[in-house]
Amino acid sequence: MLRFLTAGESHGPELVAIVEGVPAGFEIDPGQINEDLARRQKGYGRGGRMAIERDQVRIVSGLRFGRTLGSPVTLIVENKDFKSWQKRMSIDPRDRGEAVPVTRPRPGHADLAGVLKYNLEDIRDVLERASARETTARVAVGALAKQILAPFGVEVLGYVVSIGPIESRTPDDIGMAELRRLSEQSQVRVLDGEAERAIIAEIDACKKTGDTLGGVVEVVAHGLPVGLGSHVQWDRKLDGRLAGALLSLQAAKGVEVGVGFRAAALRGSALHDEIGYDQAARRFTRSSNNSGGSEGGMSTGEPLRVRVAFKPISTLMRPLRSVDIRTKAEATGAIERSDVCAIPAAAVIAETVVAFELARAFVEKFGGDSRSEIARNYQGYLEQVRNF
Ligand code: EPS
Repeated sequence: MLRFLTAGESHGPELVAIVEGVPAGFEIDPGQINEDLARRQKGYGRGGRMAIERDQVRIVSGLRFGRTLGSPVTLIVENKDFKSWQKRMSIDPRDRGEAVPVTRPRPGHADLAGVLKYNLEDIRDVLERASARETTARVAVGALAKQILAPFGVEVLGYVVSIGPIESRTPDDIGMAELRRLSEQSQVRVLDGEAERAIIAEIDACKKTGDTLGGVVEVVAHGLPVGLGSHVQWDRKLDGRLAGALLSLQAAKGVEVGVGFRAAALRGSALHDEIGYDQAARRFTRSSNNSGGSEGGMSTGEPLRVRVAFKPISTLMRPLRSVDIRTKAEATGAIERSDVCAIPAAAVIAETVVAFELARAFVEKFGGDSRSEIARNYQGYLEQVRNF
């Protein structure tokens, strides 16, 4: 089974991920992981930290001569900013006096629930790990997962559909290459230039007033076979697993699959994707893809389409009312260096999180210890479906 854990604090020395269950024989290019790490760092509205970091992966296990061995793959990304935090983030008890404790929890952040739950006196002990800096490790893992999916023709891409109140138009019939081209050239990862200009103005306005912005991102995956995930058990359903993984992202508040919440208002006759059969191609077809490529907890073979809504970042430069956890006196939330808007980065993060869940379902379905074994199982299955 493909699984991973991450470790590391936002201003600690490194972020680490251990990925277990990667079959042997996959060619892994660290350059492609670095590309996704760089994509995560971009986007109009990021704060000062991104000028300091230059996220690069160091792979210290599981790979030999460019290929996976079947053993755990360890991915490490250095926090360059640690240089300025060595004393304040030290593991040595003698350095305790070097740090001024953070005592004013930010509404919306993990700060208050975290100190109460873990019985901590310094909010930094919570915020360091709650920080979305952790997604650096998840992007590295997902970028590795993309290299497990790519040989089987599966492509995954995330882009932004709205930031704050501004919605960007997403053309219906747009291929993967064009989606990629348009979103990559946009400073906020949208497909529509007019919306981009309005979003940039909105980010500038929020920066001026010390405010922050959320948004919605969409992830599409092309090239999936029918039947990833399963209807037979709750924790094997692909849509449930995708939703769980996406909601585990910092600031994520909602997930939609396909038409999503809008489906609730439609009649069944208007929503469901009618079935046809293409004799020449020997495959079942659909008149539409409102399901978002997922029925009964399984992939349908149509493009997968999921959306995630993120709330605005909870660190406000013009902070909200709060209470000092030491004195219980009225206060305002602490100010930490942060971003005005991280939604363009969230699109890359959601993309890589989806890629991991798909790779997990793929390895589960076509299971094997090596790439060649998976390829045999995969080809055999495609033939079974074609001859059905
Ligand atoms: C970061 C994400 C955000 C940034 C962080 C780097 O983290 P958080 O969820 O804590 O707001 O603000 O930068 C800093 C913590 C900093 O000191 O500038 C990321 O994605 O790398």
